Amino acid sequence: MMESALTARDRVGVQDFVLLENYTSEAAFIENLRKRFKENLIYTYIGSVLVSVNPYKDLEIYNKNHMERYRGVNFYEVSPHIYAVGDNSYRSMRTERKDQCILISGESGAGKTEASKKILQYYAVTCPASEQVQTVKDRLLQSNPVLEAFGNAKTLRNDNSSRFGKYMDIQFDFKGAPVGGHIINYLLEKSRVVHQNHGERNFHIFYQLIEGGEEDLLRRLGLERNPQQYQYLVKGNCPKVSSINDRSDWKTVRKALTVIGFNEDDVEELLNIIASVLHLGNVQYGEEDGSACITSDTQIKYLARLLGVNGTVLTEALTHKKIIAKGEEVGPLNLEQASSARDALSKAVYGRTFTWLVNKINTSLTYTDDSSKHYSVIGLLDIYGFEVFQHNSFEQFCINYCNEKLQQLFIELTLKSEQEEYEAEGITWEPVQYFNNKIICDLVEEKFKGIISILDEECLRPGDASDLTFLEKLADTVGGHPHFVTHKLADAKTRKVMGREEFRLLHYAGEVNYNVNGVFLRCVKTVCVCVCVCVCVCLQVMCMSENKILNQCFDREELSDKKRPETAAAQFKASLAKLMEILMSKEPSYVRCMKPNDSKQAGRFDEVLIRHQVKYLGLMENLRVRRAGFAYRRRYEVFLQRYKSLCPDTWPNWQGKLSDGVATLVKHLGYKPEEYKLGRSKIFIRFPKTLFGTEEATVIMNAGYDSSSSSSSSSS
Ligand code: AOV
Ligand code: MG
Repeated sequence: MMESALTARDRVGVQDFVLLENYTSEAAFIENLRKRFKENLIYTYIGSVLVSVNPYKDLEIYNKNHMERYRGVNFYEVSPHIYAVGDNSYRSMRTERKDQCILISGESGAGKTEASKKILQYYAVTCPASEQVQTVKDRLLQSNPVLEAFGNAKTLRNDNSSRFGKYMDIQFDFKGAPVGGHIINYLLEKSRVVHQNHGERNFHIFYQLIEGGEEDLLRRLGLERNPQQYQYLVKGNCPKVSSINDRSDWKTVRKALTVIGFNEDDVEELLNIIASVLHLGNVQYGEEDGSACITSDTQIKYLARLLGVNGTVLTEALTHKKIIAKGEEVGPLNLEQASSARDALSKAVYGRTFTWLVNKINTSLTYTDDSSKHYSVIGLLDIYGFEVFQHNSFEQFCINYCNEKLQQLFIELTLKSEQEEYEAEGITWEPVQYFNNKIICDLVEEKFKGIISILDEECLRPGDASDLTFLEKLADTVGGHPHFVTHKLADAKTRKVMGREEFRLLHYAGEVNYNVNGVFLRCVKTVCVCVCVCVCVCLQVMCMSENKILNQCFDREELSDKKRPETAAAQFKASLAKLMEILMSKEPSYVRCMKPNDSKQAGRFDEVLIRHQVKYLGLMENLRVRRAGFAYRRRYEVFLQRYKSLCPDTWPNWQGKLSDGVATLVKHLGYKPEEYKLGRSKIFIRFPKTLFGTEEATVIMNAGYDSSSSSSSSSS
């Protein structure tokens, strides 16, 4: 029996929140999400923004048939899907010749990385291809397992958590074929190399190598097939994860490295480094007369062979420091200093190898066709989600700051600019209130008085600067800020849940206490001004390594203290500013990912958790602006040029005032006066459905497609 329209709607909700009758009610919003989630409809629009709820199970909605269904078809004509977002960006890039970007946000485990992979797969399958393009497609796709192996890890929130930020440009030629790519990586969580919280793991690659590596490979690397043997892998007490098959992942990664263009030598050198990090972690220290000494030379022997360094020099480096005050003199380290030097070296080696890996992938994705340097770009941003742990340090501070910046961009591009545009165009408008998180971004990044500036100053200040002096300075400078709390200035209730070495930021997504104890300053100091000058000695040894990768990663120049070094915090801030510039230069699409529960379970919809995300992602404000606003807008000349053929009065050319021509055209298309507005230079259409629903318009919308790339341009 056919279900009536009303009951179907009751059951599955509306596919665009804009159609929600009670659109100002948060409860109605959540109820709509819940209904759809129960029916496995994980995608819903707010206008052109896609809201996605992680199903935590495989759905049959990502096969080739589905891809075909979305290809070349307008957004409003098919059910919401990540492919529709991908296709829409692709079509805009082709027809309007404007670079695009797809910004995927949401907290850890919400499905950002999966979403970005699905978009990439969509392009790989649906875009036109030649033999050369096929190689590029393969490389683009295969870069994922490699980067995930080295940059992802199991955390409490996500078994495959991205521990680095990633922005990837996919470059398309004039035929719309993907011809190249470029990846920018952001701040890898290096501390994970040497320490993992309980229930978490180190980066996947270590377990993949140990579980999947062939017998003779492990023998050559001096590794045992047991992760519990390695100090760097036992801290989280979690060597095996039920959702992860390290052995088969190893095979995937090995194959992917070959597809990307790694030769046997590259792979050998890369694995030598990975094994060396494990050996470094097992270097044990003893104490002799208050000085550290290495108790067994087994690891040193492996390290010397695998890294191509002199074992005696390395031993010396791992137990001694340069005493700067006395020139180049060398002095012994105590036990604690020696183990922190060893860990700092492991982090530096792993972190730089990761950057090398990204560069190497970029080389293999470089667009080589010299005959035409012109290409269009779709950028995909998949960056770590907002994080709150029991213990939050410098890395969480950066991750959450990054999320503030992205939220700020979202506000700028959707809420603020949208409303400003109506004003500028003279369209009557009832402003929608929203929380602008600029105040928090400023607190973190403002020149001279922002947290990063203060941190910078403390890090680079010679003398007695320490974690605590930093905290004091923070209290003095930003103590009165409404989004900042220190233990000293907190009320009695807050004090109970805050340590003395902590400060709290009231982020747009929630409160986070950051611990400055020890690690904070150490993390931000770049290696050459590091408190452990000993690391310098270790780095000098790395510069002498015969390993070709390390040779490219460590450069003698940086060890000479000539220029004022930049702290990691300042570097991160600058790289984010650059990212914002890249994103602002493109036309954005948004995917807002949500997590239905904290237990990674299918079918569980935790309303409290969802409500929190709806709130901080600003979805209600987004809906209000969208609902009150106009989904489609174009400058008069662009609109007229594109659609003039649909009306005899405007075809082939309109002679009068542009706005009159546009008015004639939309009237002819059957629009009622309340469905559109004419601004100073643009036409605004509330719901563009009717316009794009006409077959001619759809054909015109797809006019940028060449026939080989879009077999379905008129299938709607
Ligand atoms: P994240 O990227 O947002 O978190 P992921 O994309 O890694 O989150 O998703 C976490 C897990 O949820 C995946 O490993 C899948 O098991 C599952 N999942 C996500 N999206 C889907 C989907 N569309 N269909 C089926 N399962 C899905 V983080 O990188 O931690 O911020 O740092
Ligand atoms: Mg991720």
